[in-house]
Amino acid sequence: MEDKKKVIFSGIQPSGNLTIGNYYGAIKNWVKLQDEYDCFYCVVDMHAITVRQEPKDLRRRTLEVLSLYVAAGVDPDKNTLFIQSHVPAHAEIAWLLNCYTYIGELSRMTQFKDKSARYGDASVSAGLFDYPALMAGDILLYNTDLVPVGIDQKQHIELTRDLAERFNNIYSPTLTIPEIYLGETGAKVMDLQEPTKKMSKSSDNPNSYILMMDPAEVIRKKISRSVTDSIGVVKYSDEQPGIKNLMTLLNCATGMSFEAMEKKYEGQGYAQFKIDVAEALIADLEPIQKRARELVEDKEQLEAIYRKGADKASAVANKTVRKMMKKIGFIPR
Ligand code: ATP
Ligand code: LTN
Repeated sequence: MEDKKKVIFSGIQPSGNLTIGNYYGAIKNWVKLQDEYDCFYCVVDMHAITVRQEPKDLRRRTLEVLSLYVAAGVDPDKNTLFIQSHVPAHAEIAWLLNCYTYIGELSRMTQFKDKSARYGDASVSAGLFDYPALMAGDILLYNTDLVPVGIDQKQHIELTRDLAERFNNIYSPTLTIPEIYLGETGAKVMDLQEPTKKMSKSSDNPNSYILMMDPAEVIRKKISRSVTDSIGVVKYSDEQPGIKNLMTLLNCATGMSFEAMEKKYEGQGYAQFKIDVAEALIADLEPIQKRARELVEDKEQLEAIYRKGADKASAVANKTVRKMMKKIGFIPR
């Protein structure tokens, strides 16, 4: 029997500097998956332009995100690493899927509701509204089985499944129905200032997030200023969202269990605990930061990585688009 590896697809938007939410919620899990699965990891620049981007920032960030993937341990020889706009099939499938997606479905997406409220109606583009169809296309192009993302993306994955099933029912089985893949911990890293909200790279308050590239001093300061509570006990509980989040971070950085933390910091308040969280994050991030700084300067190596990735990705993606077009009734060229 042929032992075909299952396919994984995921991506991050180059719409800001990556946070430790992106790292622990997404990239760190990708590294664990690369031996067992056939993985496609994309820098989704076409998603980023759903809100206005400064061209030179978009260019810089796209290469930074790719560098961080590699620096964090996502091996370009084992995985297909590429930039979304280099594979035109993404735009093609997005149009096709558009025509099978209902306005009612898109209107129910909580990410759209949140973002459109934030940007105000006048600057809400059709692209922002339609973004889930593009995301569904990203996933469906590669016959993806599993999509490792943070829990905030669950609704988009469900829509992807609905669209794939709809297409298959109208025509005949064509698209693979994907499933969400959630890592054990770190599925959701919370905002350091408002720990009931998800940490986000597009937040206006820099104290609310830690960037993957933040220097040690900045990490220490942000953790020491993070919002906790007046209970004074290190305990993993929904009543203490700030402490719960810091415990999650310590667990992500060191693997230490919540039970062990509760024991270790018993009767000590929060000061030492916060110091330890900051130092653990620094130790986890420093080697990645060093490699990322080197790689982002090495334009040739980066170019070799994203070109090879785009070639590999296009071969698979074009096949899916052709298959869909044929079933829809387009004349093959
Ligand atoms: P934005 O705030 O600009 O909407 P984002 O920080 O949510 O962006 P995305 O590019 O939308 O980042 O997400 C990339 C990946 O990182 C997704 O898999 C998402 O689930 C994950 N992710 C983002 N923020 C967090 C977080 N706070 N905790 C866990 N995972 C996260
Ligand atoms: N919408 C995603 C980014 C993204 C994505 C994807 C993730 C775009 N296309 C395909 C997984 C698979 C987000 O995290 N905001």
